[in-house]
Amino acid sequence: MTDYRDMWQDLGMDLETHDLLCAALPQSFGDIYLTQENRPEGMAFYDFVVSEIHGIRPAELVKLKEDGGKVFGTFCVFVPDEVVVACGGAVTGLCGGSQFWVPEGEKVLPSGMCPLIKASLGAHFGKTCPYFSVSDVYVGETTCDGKKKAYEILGADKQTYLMDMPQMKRPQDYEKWTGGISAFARMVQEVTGVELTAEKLGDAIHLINEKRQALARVHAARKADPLPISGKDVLLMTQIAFFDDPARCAQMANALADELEARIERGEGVFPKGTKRILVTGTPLAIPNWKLHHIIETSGAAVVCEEICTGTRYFEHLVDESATTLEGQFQALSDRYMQNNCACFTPNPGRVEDIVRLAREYRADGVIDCNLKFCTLYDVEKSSVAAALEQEGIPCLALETDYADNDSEQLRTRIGAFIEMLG
Ligand code: BJ8
Repeated sequence: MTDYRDMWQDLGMDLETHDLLCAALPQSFGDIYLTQENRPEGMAFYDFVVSEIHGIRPAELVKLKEDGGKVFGTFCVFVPDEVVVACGGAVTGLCGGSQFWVPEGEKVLPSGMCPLIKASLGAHFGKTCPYFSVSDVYVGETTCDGKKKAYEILGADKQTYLMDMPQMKRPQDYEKWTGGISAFARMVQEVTGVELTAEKLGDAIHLINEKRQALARVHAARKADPLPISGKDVLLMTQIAFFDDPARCAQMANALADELEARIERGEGVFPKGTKRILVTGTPLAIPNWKLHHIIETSGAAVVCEEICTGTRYFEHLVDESATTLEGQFQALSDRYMQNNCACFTPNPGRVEDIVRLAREYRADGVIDCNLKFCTLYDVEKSSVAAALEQEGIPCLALETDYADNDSEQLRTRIGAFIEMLG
């Protein structure tokens, strides 16, 4: 790996602690990813990104800043990247997915909180993640209570802009989110010093739509049997999409999709035909949280779809490109983003409908509904998910976990028994 120490130092990072993080990742990535057989050649790009995960993209973002651009760090798929891209900025996803950051997060947050929030704040306050350090502004959103309160703590240390998310889906809520996007656009223009025009926003909407379509092609390839790619590999591609350059993301995903489609034509797969197919739903799986997929795919089944924010919710539904005014474009963005069925909405029948629809589309034999500990929103929805799947005759296993590895064997036992039960 190239030496990025000077850059990390300039970003104000804690190099000693960061070395410990960098030392652990190659081993776990090697064990989980590089042990797979017959992986698509297109995954070499994503392996390379992981090998340079705290170097190559942060260096691009540093360069963007030197050239006058701004970096916006985000924690939720409701934040419209299009607006930032249109103003010459870059968006980088910041959700923490590693146990490494949790103890640092617990210094400023109660321990009885979701690990995603604790890891995110731990990465910021521990100064061990260049994506946090390089961000000019954090963009929070009023989704769950834990995140809402955590942004107050983050905001005391770095400029943090809060988007006021609707909690329902009535016509006035769509209108509210249109207004929220418009206010966000004002802030982005102030921070970047770039005036937003309908032409620039139109181009950015088109670019992000292209990225969504490319990601969708890769995911769609998983409808085939045998599967041309593992669930683990698709999860990795999707996680990397949150911080990569959008044009390159689309290009690499399209190249991977070409390869997968050719594999499907040849009937070539990474698991034997007839391998049990699992749809995963629940809380997001932020990089490098690969635990669940790894256990499933080393227990005789394969993950064929993720109804989560690091899955279908990230790329389903395109923004209508026909609007020619900023007002019309904000409305179109609102219409698209409000189709996301996060458990923060009440009532939220759309999520259950999505799970059933996707289970059919991807021909899932069973669903694993896995939530992070202390996430009340998704925990409460477990019963409605289970009831709907029971009605459809789709077996479902509900699990709860965190980022630590100490429950891996217990999870393996339960997941193994579930897969066996699928026949
Ligand atoms: S749109 S899922 S990215 S809010 S897991 S932090 S909800 S306590 S992440 Fe999310 Fe946006 Fe919704 Fe998606 Fe809170 Fe639950 Fe933790 Fe969560």
